[in-house]
Order: sequence, then C-alpha cells, then structure tokens
Amino acid sequence: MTYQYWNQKMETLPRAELEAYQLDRLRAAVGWSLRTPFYQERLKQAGIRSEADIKTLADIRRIPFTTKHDLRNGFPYGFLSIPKEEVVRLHASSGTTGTPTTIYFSKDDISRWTSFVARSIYATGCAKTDVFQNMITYGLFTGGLGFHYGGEAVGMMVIPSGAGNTARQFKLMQDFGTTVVHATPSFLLHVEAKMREEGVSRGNLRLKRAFAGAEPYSEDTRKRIETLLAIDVYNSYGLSEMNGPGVAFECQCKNGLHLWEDGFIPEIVDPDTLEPLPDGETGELILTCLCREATPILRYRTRDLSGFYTEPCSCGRTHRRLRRITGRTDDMLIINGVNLFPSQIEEVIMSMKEVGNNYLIVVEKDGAMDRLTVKAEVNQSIFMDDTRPLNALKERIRKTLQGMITINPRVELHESGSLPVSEGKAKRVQDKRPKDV
Ligand code: DLL
Repeated sequence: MTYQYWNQKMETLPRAELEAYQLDRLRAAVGWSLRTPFYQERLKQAGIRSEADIKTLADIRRIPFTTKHDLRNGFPYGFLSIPKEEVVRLHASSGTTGTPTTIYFSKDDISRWTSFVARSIYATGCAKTDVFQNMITYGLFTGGLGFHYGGEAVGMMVIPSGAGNTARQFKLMQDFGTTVVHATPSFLLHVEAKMREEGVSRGNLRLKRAFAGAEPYSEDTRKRIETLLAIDVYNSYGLSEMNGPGVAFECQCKNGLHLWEDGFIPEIVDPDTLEPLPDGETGELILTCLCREATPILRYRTRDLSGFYTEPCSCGRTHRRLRRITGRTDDMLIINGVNLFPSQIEEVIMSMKEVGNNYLIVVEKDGAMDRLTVKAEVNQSIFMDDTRPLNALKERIRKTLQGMITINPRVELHESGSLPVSEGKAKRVQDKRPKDV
C-alpha cells in the first residue's frame, strides 16, 4: 500500500528530532501562557518564571495540571494571552454548569489548527477531487468549522450541510456526488437506517469514506457502519480545549489514532495518583497544546481514558497511536455528540419551585440515536390530576433545558416520593446505552 502525507517531513520525523521540536514548542507555549494571569500565578508557584526554566521535555512534569474547572473559573478572558483585537474566532463547550469553557484563536492559531485537520483528512487517502459533506453541527461546536476549514485546505469541495435532516442529506449526496462524509458514529448509523426506510439506493451514491468521532464508539460499531454503508470509517478524536478535531486521527492502517505530537504533548497518568504510567498502559490522557497562542493550555486533564500502542505503525508516521477512548473519569455524558454534565440539568430543574427533591436522568438508544429523558418529582403542593399546569410545567422544563444544553429532552413529571431513592450516594443517571466499547 502506498501512503500519502500532508507534511511528510513532520509526520515521519525521527523521534529524537520530534522531541527536540516539542521542547522548542513547549518553551514557546510556556512563554505564551505566562501572559495570562492564571498561568503567571500557577507557574510562579511551581518555580517557573520564564520559558528558560523549561530545560528538558521532562520539565513538563513541573507544570501543574489544568482542569475544566480552572477554565470555567477563568471565564471569559482569564486564559486569553493576546490582545482582544488579535482574536479572530472563539469556540465554546459545556462546562459542568451553565458557564461554558471558551477558547480563542488568533489568525495563526486557525491556520495551525486547519493544517492539523487537513493532515488528518489527507492521511485517510482524500484528494482535491473528493466532495466532502460535513454532516456535523456548525456553530460554537468545533466539529463543523474545524473540518470545514481542513477540508477546504485539502482542496475538496466542502458541502456545509450541518447535522440532522436526513432527507436533505441524501438529496445533497445525490445532487453533488458526495464521496466523503463527517458525522458522529450514531448519526452515521441513523443515516443508514433512514436510507433503508426511505428507499435511497446505495448504488446512486458515490460514498467512499467517513470520519466518525466526537463520541465514543466500539470497533464493532465501526465495522457495522463500514459493512452497512460499504465505506471506510476513520476514527477522529479531539476536544475543544485542544482546538477541536485534528488532535488524533486514524491513517489508512485504521489501527489506532496518530496523535499529532508536533501540536500536542500527550501523557498517560494514573487518574487517582496523577503519576505517569508505563508506556502502553491505560490511564487518563493529559494534553499540552503547543499550537495555540491565544489560549495556551498546559497539561490539561482531558478525563478521557486511553493508552498508546507501543509498536510503530506500518504507514511510517512516527507520531504515536492512541487506542480507542474507553471511557471517562468524570460523569460527563456525550449524547449524540453533545457533551453534558448531570449538574447542568440539576441546575435547571432545581431552580423551579414546583419541582421536588428527587430527579433521574435516563439515557437510552432510540434506533441509532441517543435519547435523553429527565424525570422529576413535583412538589407535594402540586396536584397530579390537574393536567393543565403539569403540562405547562413540563413544557417550561423542556424548553429551558433545550435552551441550555441544546438537546431536546423528554420530560416526565412524577408524584412526590415516587422515584427510586438510593441509600447513600444518590444515583441520578441511568445510562442504558449498550456498553460495547
Ligand atoms: O468533540 C471535538 C471533535 C469534533 C472531535 C468532531 C471529533 C470530531 P468536545 O465537544 O470538546 O470536542 O468534546 C470532547 O468528546 O474529551 C471525548 O470525551 C469525546 N470524544 C471526542 N472524540 C472522540 C472519539 C469534540 N473519537 C470530548 N472517541 C472528548 C471517543 C471522543 N470520544
């Protein structure tokens, strides 16, 4: 098999040179970070006053970890390291409560991010002759614009279709001869089911490959999508705090995701002790961003559980391969690609005086897509047989939640004392989705 490289020199750089490059970039990233009040304080406490204090790559361990909580506390500008007029874009993702984490980009940041996404797309065999339908949410979520810019850089014709509306997606695929799509794995399965339902013939489509990510899925799910749609599916990993997509991506060997180590320094640590784990073991992935000046983030606790393959990849790339993410160390839920913390739901329902003390969040599969149901007990003062005010309350909860979490939940109201009460630590989330990762 012949492999194509977007930036052959960098993608196949011998490890020693790659590490020398990382050290250089780490110093630059520490320099950028020292312009923010947060890191000035944090790094000073760790005895790091300037980038010159970083002498070897191992010095990264002197830098304290950064958490989502830190980012939220710094909202809106605590992590901004360049003058506001140099910022050209922002993206945001959910925090554990209403306050999002916001990431800012300079012009150079966007072009660096774009080149990591373009490199990832190109590694799967795409070319400028491809027609790329980006079936993922645009907006504050990074998946839309991130892939859009990367696809354009490769020279493909990009169709910014966004997520949802399968009938329209099929029409676009047929009208323009789409060859490549990007979506969450659950949406790809949904698309396939709808194709069968609506009688769309696979023979009329020119689809060859898909990029699937933004949520966990198993190797079996990948194989299922590949068989049902007769395409190649490539796993794509990223997170807003590290730009978005384009952090780690599968090449044509489809055996682990090359983590672009000239853009990010990965570490795998024991989630309890935060001590480094031996190569190949599974632990929490820690990432340092080397490629974003406007919002530098060092040693970010992703909460994602993974590890590295230790043997080299036959494609010749020297950047290590991450295994499929197997879970998280916190309670964040990913529902149809949207991140959600149970505390965000709690904040909304507990602010309503008609709601009682007990609630339950249920996540389950509805066909290929995820479905969220919020069950809440009403206050004792509410009469369950008076349906009008109950329905109004239900609708108010649904609308408020949808406004805040962008997912449209089902809301059920229950009589006071009727939902199960757990002894000890309350168990408020029932995730009934099959765990086949
Ligand atoms: O999901 C960025 C992205 C967009 C990645 C499009 C891939 C494709 P966030 O919304 O900040 O960013 O969510 C990041 O999603 O920490 C993981 O828990 C999870 N995640 C992302 N990709 C994968 C994947 C985007 N391939 C969080 N497998 C991360 C498993 C994934 N989990």
